[in-house]
Parts: sequence; C-alpha cells; structure tokens
Amino acid sequence: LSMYKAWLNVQLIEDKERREAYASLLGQVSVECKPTLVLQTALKELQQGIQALLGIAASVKEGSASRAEEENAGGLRIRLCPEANTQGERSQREDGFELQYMQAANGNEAIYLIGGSDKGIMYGVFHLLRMVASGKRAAELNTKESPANELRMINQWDNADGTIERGYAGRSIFYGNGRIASDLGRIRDYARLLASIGLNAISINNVNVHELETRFITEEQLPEVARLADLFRAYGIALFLSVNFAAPLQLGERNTADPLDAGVQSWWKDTAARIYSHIPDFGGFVVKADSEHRPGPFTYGRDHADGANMLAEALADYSGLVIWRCFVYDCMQDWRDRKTDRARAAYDHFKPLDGRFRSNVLLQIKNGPMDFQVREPVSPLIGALKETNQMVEFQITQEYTGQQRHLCYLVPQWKQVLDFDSYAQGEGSQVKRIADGSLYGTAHSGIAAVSNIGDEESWTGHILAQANFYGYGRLVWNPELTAEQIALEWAAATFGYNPTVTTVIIGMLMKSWAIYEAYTAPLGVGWMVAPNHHYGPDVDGYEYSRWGTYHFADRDGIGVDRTQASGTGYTSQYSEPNASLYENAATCPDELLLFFHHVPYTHILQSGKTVIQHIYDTHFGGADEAERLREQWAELEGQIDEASFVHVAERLAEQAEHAKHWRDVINTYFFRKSGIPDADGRVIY
Ligand code: BDP
Repeated sequence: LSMYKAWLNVQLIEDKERREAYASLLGQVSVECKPTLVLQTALKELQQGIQALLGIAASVKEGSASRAEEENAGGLRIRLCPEANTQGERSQREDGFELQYMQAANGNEAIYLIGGSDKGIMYGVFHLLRMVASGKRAAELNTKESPANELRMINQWDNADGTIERGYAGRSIFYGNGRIASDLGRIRDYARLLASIGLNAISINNVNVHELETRFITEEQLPEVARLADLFRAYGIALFLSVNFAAPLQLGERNTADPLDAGVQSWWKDTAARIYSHIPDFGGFVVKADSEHRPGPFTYGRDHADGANMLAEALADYSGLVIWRCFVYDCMQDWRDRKTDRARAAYDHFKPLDGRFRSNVLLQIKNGPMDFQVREPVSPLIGALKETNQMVEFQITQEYTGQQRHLCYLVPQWKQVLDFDSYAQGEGSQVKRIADGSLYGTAHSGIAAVSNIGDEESWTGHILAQANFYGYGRLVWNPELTAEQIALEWAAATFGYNPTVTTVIIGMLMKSWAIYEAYTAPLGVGWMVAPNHHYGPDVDGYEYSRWGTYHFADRDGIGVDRTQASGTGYTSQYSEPNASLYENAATCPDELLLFFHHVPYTHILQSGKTVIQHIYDTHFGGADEAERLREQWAELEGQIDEASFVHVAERLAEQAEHAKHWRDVINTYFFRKSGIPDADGRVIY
C-alpha cells in the first residue's frame, strides 16, 4: 500500500522509450569491490528498485573487469574509492558517492557509481533510483554528493510498554508489553526509510528512561537489543541507547550513582564491556540528566562535565560516544522575581563548562531555548561552546505544532535555524557550520531529531507529515537544499510524478508553517496550549504553573521582558550584533517581539500594525487559510489514490475546525484583556 511505502513507493516508468534506454544501462550491474554487509543491502535495494522501475531483473556480476573489458563495457559499474576521502576535508566524508555517466568508444553507455565507503554506495543507489524515477536521463546523472554532517541521527522517544512519548502515529514499532518486538519486519522497513534519506544513527528508546528501559543494558536484555543493532547495521545505521544516569543505583548494584565514585565508574566500565561484547559497533549513550525529574550528577553535588565524562571514559576504549542533552532546567521554578528564566537555562548550565568535556562527548542542544515552539529564537548556546563537540536537536514529531492532525511542514523552520548566523566567531558563523563541525573543527558533530513515526500504516499519522521525516533526512544530508526542492522530491516520490498533484501539495506544504503560527500563539510568545498533552488552545494554561513558560498578559500589555536593561538579561547570551538586535524593541524582528519584550497592546510593529490588531488579523487570516488548505486538497480528488485522499481530507477538515477554535479563544481572550476592539469589528464575545 502506498501510504506504507512512503517515498519508496517506486512505480514502473510509463514512457517505454525511457524505460528501455534505462534497461540496457541498468540491466547489467558489475560490482568491483568487496561484498560487505552494507553493500549487499545496497545491491538488494538496487535490484528491487530496478525491478519496480523498469520491470526487469538486473544481472549482478561480481569481480573487477580486465582492462580490455573495462574500456568498452557498459552498464552500471559499482566501485569503492577510498582515496576519495583521504583528503581529510569535511566535504569529502566517506559516506559520499559519485555518479559518472560515460560513453565508451564502441558506443556502450556506462554509469559508474563510486562510493567513498560501502555506505556511500548504498546512498548512491538510493539517489540513483530517485533520479531515475524522477525522469532524469542517464547523461544527466553526473553528480558528486557528500553528507554535510557526520552524525545524522534520529531519536525515538519509544517506551518499552509500547507507548511513545509525544507520539501521534500509534504505538511503538519497537516494543510492546515491555519487550522488544518479535516481528522485526516493520523495524527493517523503518531502517530502509532512514537509510534512503541518508540517516546513520538511531537511539531506540525515550530520553526519559523508565524502569523497563533501564534494563536494556543488562545481560538479560542485551541479546534482544543486539538483534535490533544487527538489523540497523545492515543499513549503515549505528544504534544508541538512552540510559538512566542512576542505573547502577536503580538496578540495585551500587548504592550511589555519584560519577566520582570509583565503584560507579567501574560499574559503567563493566557495563560498556558487556554492551560491546553483544554489539561491537554500538554507537553510545544518549543522556537526559537533571531535567524534568530525571536523575543526574546534581544529586551528588557534581556538574554535568563530571557526569558526561564518567560515561565517556567508560565508552572511550570502544570509540563510543556520549550524547549529553542540554535540555536542563528547573521545571519547578517560578521566576516572577525575574531572577530565573527558563530560556536562560541551557546556556547558564553549559557555557561555564566549555572545554571540560572529553573528546567523545557531544552536547545535544535543542534548536530553541524553550521547547520546540512554533516560533523561537535560535538557542544562544549553539556556537557559544567553542571547545565542545555539539549537535543540534530538532523535533520532527509535532508536539507543539499540531500533533500530526494539523499540517505543519517544518523544513522551512529548520532551514531558518541552520542558516541563522550566531556570529559566535564573527560573521559567517551559521548554525549549519556548527552542526557540520567546520566552524570550530570539532572532533564530532551533527544533528539529531525526535522521530514522528509509530505503527500506523502511514507511519506518521498524517500522510503529509511524512514530508517532515523525509525533509529532515535530506536537509541534514545537505542543508543547502531548499524547502521547496525537498517538498517537490517528496511529493513526487510519494504520489507520483504528476505536476498538477505536486504543485498543489508543494503549495500547501510551503504555506503550512505560517498558517499554523498565524492562528496559534502570537509573535513568538509561545505556549498557550493545554498543559500536559499540549494540543489545542489554553491561553493561561501554563501562565500560573511553575514550568516557567509565561506570557505575562495583563490589561495593559503582553510579552516576556528578556532584555538586559529591564528583564532577565537573556539577550546578553547572544553574540553581537544579535544581542543588540533583540535587546531593542524597535529592531527586534516582529515574529519574536513578545519572546523578548513586554509591550503595550498598542505597540506598533515594524509591519505598521499594533500588536492587538496583529493578533486579531493573523487569527482570522490563519483560520481562513486553514480552510483554503482543505479546498486545495479537494482539487486532488481522483488524482491520487483514494485511501490517501480521504485520509488527508479528514485531517484537513479537523484542522480547519480546530483553527477556528484557536482563533476564537485567542481573539476573545485578548479582546477581553485589552478592551481594545478589532478595527474590523469581527471580534465579539
Ligand atoms: C518536551 C516534552 C517532554 C520531553 C522533553 C525532552 O514535552 O515530553 O521529555 O521535551 O526533550 O518537549 O526531554
């Protein structure tokens, strides 16, 4: 079924001439390198793809050709070119590949697929199949690709009981009833999807590690975990586990989890030895510590460098990595005294530790300082760490962006983050250069994101949310791709190469983030969602709670004063000129105004509107636009498969209704608070 196949829904090429031209070229594959596990995967994918696209069974021949044969031979020729990555340049990562089209003297056509590694070959195969499906001719295939980022990671927030934290697409494909799934087929299909977009690392359990998952690193569970590692290995994906910092204590094997305790240190060393005896290429640990009631080094008066380094020491002999999350804040604070500000927390905790982490530790930093809101500034911690490996964290699962019931294509948001200039080393210090390690030349770096998949047939609940999954992988491979290009690739691969269909879908995707933002929390202030589950409007839901996520709306004004002059001083965490840009309400970008400033409702935005009128207008506009999305989709009836059509139509209908609800709740609230009428007289209560 196409929903399940997602973007690997390869169809027979209809144009006979093109199909035959390709058949003579791809019907014969010669493999001129050693058959490794990943290479075998690549060949299997290649044969399957050729069968589906061209309706033929390709013959695969192994062994290198003699010189005479070589000169005239045609077909697809697969080679390994390890020299491609000996230049030590970041643009030449070993996972790269090259495609070269050639015509021999005798007229034979050949395509060379040259990988920097077996993984490079596999990525090249997926790329080749995508290009052929998209209608490219053989002579147009020449390309050289190399992933921009070293670690291209996905984080599952799956729990062993089969639930998924912030999951909106069913239950876990990994676990059920406290055990690792016995049917590995679905997980294998997932590995395929991940590899097809270039991802190379996965952490398979929630960052909130509960009792059952704490046991994943025990002798009893490791054989099961190893089965998953085997499966991902075949697709070139390294397996990581989220671990419980207090595991030695909670498993009852030590009476403390103090990172400076010799007994604890040896416990983790033994644990590492045990893990690597089952999984020799285990990726390492992901750790959420001292955050939202998770244990951590603070309990013992130690800091996060002590905690991370202790684990890193244990993994070092095996080249394992510790991915230590910077989402550390006191969730039981109240900062109305303006001494604490949740947005400041990551920087305040980690900046002073810069330079103290071992070389196999990476700090994983959420893209914004709060928590994956529809609009946030870029975290000032990204780039501020100059002697520490760092990774950016995105959230594909739409916790705060409509939970896969609303359409919200997030690639434009991620691109904005990656293109943001932190000025950490002067102009040209974009986030993407920190993620790819080039700004500071760090040993390790990359990007991670929280997955949006579950066991629903469509993987992502909303089929159009597959675009976020696909787009994440493509963007992490190459941050220079545009959000439109990615949307086009995805829509065509998923629904077929029909320009009428793809044009409508790209249009919808590209507008969707702005639409969602328009009818939800205004001008970067965030939140205003129902507490706990985070779906739907509740303007004051978090306003009187201790989670530190306030909007400070009263009868005179709204917004959070994070300036140095009169607020929390958060703006000073940025490098200049960003610090001054945000500090000054006149230069602060409109879309972030209420994140940084508390202003009267009559404050005039750079757009020329008052804050209150902006709120009214965007909420009416956004809800109308949500209605348009539904109409646009309706045009596709009969042009895509019925099941997908109905599935999306239902969700868009729900979104359109729910957008009106958002509109009314927000507008009425601010009308009543401010007492200022809508200039167009639309708001009533
Ligand atoms: C928040 C989620 C929470 C996660 C937390 C995290 O609401 O469920 O555990 O982030 O990233 O977005 O650790």
